[in-house]
Amino acid sequence: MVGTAPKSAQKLNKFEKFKAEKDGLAVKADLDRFAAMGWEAVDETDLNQRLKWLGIFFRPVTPGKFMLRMRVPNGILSSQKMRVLAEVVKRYGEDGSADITTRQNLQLRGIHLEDIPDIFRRFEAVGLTSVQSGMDNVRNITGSPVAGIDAHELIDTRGLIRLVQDMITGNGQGNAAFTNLPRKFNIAIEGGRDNSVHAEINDVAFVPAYREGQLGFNVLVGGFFSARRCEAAIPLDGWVPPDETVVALCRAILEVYRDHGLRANRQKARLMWLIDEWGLDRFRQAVVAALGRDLLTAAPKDELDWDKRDHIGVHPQKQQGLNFVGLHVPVGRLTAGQMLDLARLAEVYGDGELRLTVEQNVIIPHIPDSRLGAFLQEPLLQTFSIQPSALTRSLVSCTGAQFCNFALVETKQRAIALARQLDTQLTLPQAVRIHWTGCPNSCGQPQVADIGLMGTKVRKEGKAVEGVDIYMGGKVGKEAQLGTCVQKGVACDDLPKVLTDLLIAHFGAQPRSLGDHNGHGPGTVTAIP
Ligand code: SRM
Ligand code: SF4
Repeated sequence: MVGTAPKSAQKLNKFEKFKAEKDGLAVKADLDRFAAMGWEAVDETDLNQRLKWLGIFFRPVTPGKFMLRMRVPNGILSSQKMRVLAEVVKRYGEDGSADITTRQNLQLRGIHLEDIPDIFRRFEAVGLTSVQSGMDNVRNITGSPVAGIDAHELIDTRGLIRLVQDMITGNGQGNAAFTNLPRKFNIAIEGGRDNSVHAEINDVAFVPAYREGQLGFNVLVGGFFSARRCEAAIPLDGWVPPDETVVALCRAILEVYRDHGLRANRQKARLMWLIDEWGLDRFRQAVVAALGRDLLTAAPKDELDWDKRDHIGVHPQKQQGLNFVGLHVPVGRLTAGQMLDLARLAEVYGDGELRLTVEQNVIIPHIPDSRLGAFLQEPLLQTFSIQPSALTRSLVSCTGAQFCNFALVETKQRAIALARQLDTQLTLPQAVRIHWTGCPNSCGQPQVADIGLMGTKVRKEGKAVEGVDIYMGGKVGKEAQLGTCVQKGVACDDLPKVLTDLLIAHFGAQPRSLGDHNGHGPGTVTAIP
């Protein structure tokens, strides 16, 4: 099935109907026309839905100022690409900004539809693409942000992730074979020991495992979050060598999902619902048939045996004399100036490469020992600290009400303000991972956090106010586990007190006495744009 209605005789939901009428990718041919006529005149479904197939998101909260979601495979990009992205953002002055996302990706803001043809030409010139990054497509493919530079890594995933992206997107030009999936689809390929990508929350994840002495990947399937249901991925009972077989298996799983995934109820369309309906054995058999060759059974255990690292600070690379430095970017928000500065730092001190993490931070790799001293004096490190305080350090936040119409609360500003406030009031023996998400869609992954905060509306003193449901127990790295909701309906105004109590009771926090400080600064305290 290529860009057409699915084979089965299921009753189709309204999304399936508009996809069957016109494939999302077809708007590629309409872009010049859309740019010329202005967004107000664009057909409603093209505007609100199909443009997302090209990564172009109409934002009802800021009509006319679009969001552009890129693809950054394995979270790695060059300073040249970062500069092109920064120049795009810069055009839009105060409206322009970028966010590092929870899939180690970038989203640009403030974009005008009439500029898109020019922007896409600039992207193409440097090998950037935003194709198939939204709606019923395979999202940015994640991998360890220290792939190829981590002394303890098992498999360098950079090339594989690029191959899988190229297969799915037709080398960035768009591939109609995979633009009509029943729903979104997440792939992660982990080559390190610390499960830096949250393998368990992906529809397909590859995790390192030795089988009869040979290093390859065990395969997990069906992990996802949605407002209706959240599930950790389960073993497919499959093992693949770290070669082209990974690409072939991704293709086979996608074909099975595309041709047999459930399309009647959009709330029950993610891969796990098909696995539930069929049972794992039948699903595996269908994947093997699509693969057209044997799939070896899984290795008895995987090699995810480390706690998760956050990569902040200075770390020696496996290449002697070189270092990677993780900079803390508060809730992932970047200005054009900061993007240009990051590109400059990567060129002046490293080899021009930048890396993004699923914690919404940046890594600059390949900095020689001899250049570290000068690098650490750079003014940008006052804002993007390498020693953030305990709560600011591990903060993650989804977009929230500033730009997202699903949001029930404002997230990013509130997350930063609260973490900084609590950091000044409490000392903590270790960083505590607080994740904010503005609604039950869980883009900010509250279920993987030590403390997850999910936006909701609460009644307080007779009024509807912004509030959160609180999640706890998320465990990341080895033996990852999803957290669960422990408290419902806490008004945001009450959070300083409620979180202080939780931090004291569960994370060893102590109230600070006057003049007490933890030796680290939160970085220059500036509001995010
Ligand atoms: Fe998400 C929809 C933002 C990661 C689950 N997500 C949205 C939309 C597109 C809704 C919309 O149209 O406004 C949000 C765009 C807001 C904006 O303007 O930025 C949005 N999601 C994000 C990002 C930017 C959050 C962030 O601040 O980092 C992340 C972009 C990742 C990327 O680069 O592609 C993002 N979203 C996630 C994740 C986390 C992950 O992948 O690890 C999840 C949960 C994992 C999963 O999908 O299984 C996630 N987003 C959703 C869902 C629920 C999916 C479902 O099956 O029901 C929706 C709603 C939907 O698809 O209908 C959604
Ligand atoms: Fe928007 Fe909800 Fe996703 Fe946050 S969790 S970005 S509010 S859809």
